[in-house]
Amino acid sequence: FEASIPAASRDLWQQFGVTEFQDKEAFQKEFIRHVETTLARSMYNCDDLAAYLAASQAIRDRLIVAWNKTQQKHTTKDQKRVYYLSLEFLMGRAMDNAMLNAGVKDITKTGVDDLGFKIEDLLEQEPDAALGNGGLGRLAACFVDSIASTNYPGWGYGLRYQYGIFKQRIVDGYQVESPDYWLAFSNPWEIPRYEIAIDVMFYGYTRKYTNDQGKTVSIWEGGEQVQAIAYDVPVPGYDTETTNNLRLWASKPTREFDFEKFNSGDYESSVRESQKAETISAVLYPNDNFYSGKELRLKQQYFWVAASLNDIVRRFKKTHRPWSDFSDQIAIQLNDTHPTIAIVELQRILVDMEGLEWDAAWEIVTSTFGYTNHTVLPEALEKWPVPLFGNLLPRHLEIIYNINLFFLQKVEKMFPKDRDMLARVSIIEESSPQQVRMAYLAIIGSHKVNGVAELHSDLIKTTIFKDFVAIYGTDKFMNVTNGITPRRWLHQANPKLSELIASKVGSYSFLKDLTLLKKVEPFAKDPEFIEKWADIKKFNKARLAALIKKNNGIDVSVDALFDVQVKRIHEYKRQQMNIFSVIHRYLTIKAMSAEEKKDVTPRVCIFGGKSAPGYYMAKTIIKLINSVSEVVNKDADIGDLLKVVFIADYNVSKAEIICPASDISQHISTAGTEASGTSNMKFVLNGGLILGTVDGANIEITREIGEENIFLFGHLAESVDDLRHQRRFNDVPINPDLQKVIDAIEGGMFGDKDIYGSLIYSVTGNRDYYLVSDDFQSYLDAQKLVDKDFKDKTTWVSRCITAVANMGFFSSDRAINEYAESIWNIEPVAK
Ligand code: TH1
Repeated sequence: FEASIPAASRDLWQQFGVTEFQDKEAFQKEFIRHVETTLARSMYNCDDLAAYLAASQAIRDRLIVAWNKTQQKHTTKDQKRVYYLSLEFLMGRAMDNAMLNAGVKDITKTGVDDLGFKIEDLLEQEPDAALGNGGLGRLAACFVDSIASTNYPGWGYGLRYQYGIFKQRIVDGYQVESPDYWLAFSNPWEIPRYEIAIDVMFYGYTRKYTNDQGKTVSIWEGGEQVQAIAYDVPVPGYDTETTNNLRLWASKPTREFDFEKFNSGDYESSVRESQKAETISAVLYPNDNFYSGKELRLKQQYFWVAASLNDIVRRFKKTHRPWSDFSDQIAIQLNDTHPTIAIVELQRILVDMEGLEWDAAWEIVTSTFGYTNHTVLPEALEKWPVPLFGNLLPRHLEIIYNINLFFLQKVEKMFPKDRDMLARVSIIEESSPQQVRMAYLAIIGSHKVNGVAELHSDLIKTTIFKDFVAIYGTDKFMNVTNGITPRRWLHQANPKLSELIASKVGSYSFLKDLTLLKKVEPFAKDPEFIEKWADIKKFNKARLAALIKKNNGIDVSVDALFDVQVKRIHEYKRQQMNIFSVIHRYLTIKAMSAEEKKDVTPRVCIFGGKSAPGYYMAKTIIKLINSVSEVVNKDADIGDLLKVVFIADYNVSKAEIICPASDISQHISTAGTEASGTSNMKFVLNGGLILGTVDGANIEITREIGEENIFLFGHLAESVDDLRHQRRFNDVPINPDLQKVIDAIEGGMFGDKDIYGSLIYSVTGNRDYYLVSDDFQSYLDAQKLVDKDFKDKTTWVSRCITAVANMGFFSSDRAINEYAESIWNIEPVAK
């Protein structure tokens, strides 16, 4: 290896090699060194921000040492690796997690304490790395944590957006977005690798020519070029040496600017090209579960995929193995269809650049990729218009046509009598303009396709991908139920509960093997344990109450039932149904006598979540929640019996405070629409119960924790089509309780009724696509049961304990082991 140090000098290197700090004093020395040199400050001008930066530099150095060791080991062991391609990594803050996973939490805490700082204040300084929209991005973050913690050799590949998901403020009840410039104070958790710069091409044309072997081949020429620069984020595993890599790409211009124009004095247009290049990785698209066919989005996808594959192939070529070994060494997982173009790019590299035969290349491609589907919502399925696609990626379009041709030939042989089959399964949809169906391409180019919870995995086989099951058989389609990392979502978010559990398990081993939670089950009937558990819940509720006081200026009582729905705002997630039921509760309490009010279970209804900036209906729902909050919270007839709170700018850091503080959390999507959901797991793991529909992972949670410990309601997925049809074509009356709510809104109780016209229309007038009216009665009934059950505090807590004890299955470590065994075929790296 050319850049290696000659043998004679290596002793010296080893003698002076950097070692990790092992005790408080060593940490403090590093901390002060970073304050005084890295930051050029002193004890006379070191504020919390500087102290956070210095502490994180010290911890980062430690991670880099571990990172180096791990990468060296993985290179020498030369085992098969997995690459997780995701356009979103919703990491949140890094510092607390880095301290925990590296096992230096205590020494850094006491270390900064001696030096005049509080660790909690320093942690607060870190901006969230919010490079994702919601569940899909957070899943990717949990997965890289688990891949490292279970010692698998695996990297994440993503985009280094300069702007993460927008920040949300509420002004006059409306969502207002502002940019999230999270890199403003530099990012200590990334290592820029300016030497890893990969050229990526767009546009241009293809040209056919005859090569040396007399074969006619097509190559891609011309067009625009930009450079991808690697930024590495170390991902430390918990209680292990393994520190994996998350490589994020940033776009840079290939040339600084056009010298000709510069010399002729046209300065402005000389830098224009460079600015254009930088926009590729500038901003995260803020749509969750929604596809909008913007050219820049396709550019982002190809830019990231091309850079990642170039990197992967370059690393493989260094081993000098034959191409036929490729998929024995490399597994690539596609997080939804966003990276699907990777299938085509690898085929292009193998055929056009490396000269492999089509069939041999295709065999390598299909045995390398796995595709995870995360949604069945039609508006989320990616379909690129052929003209746009062919203009940006002309050679890729040709390859897609070839893939499609060979695929359709095979299908035609299998189903010679089914005339519609070919049109149904073709990668190209014959609409005008034609569209490239990315999900179909992903299925055809992968050896395994999985859904993210049992119901969802069954649904994709019987609905959107039905024909492909007929073609490939059922073995290609499987389920891997999502999971969450217990390090962040139990231990970091809820240290007191983690400690209480550890006192019964005997150690913190459950953070590595979550099934050990089962050991607390016997204590569900232990009065002393129940009391401690209840105290911790109260403490966590007080923490959330303080956040609400600070952000909203609203006083809430910790004795009230905390009812939480925090997630992206979407009609299918039915926040509208929740706020309608809050209005119903308000009307009901208002009509009560003083005597009747004594029976009411006081409730705090807490909402949070962002709407996509262009999603009018979701924005209207936010406005309604805030308007109801205004009216209810200041109504003297109501007092503490009902409070309504909208927490602005819901993000990972806020989730860490909110999840441990719920008594009830709501996961109430129309059956069959939420593929899995993962916050449902977070809330139960933190000792809250669920009010939910028979949808996504709620079903498996019920199976694990027992149906007596969850409040389920609503129609089942199998009835949804029929109910929609009934509403559409027959006169189905609207639920009378819902009608009362609508009357109140239309009577102006929550301000200008005109604001809510389209929202009301969406649940009435022969529409109600998400079955709000159909589910409303059973929803109210379930709410009633919650009110009643919450009065018996001991039984309630006992149910929470039993639920937590049975949540072991929902660790993302389990999910990763399933991927590793049944899709990636990779092994953990031994010590
Ligand atoms: C979410 C699903 O809605 C959710 O049910 C699931 O738990 C989560 O993925 C993780 O599997 C999705 N997020 C997105 C985001 C985009 C496109 C599709 C989906 S599905 C941009």
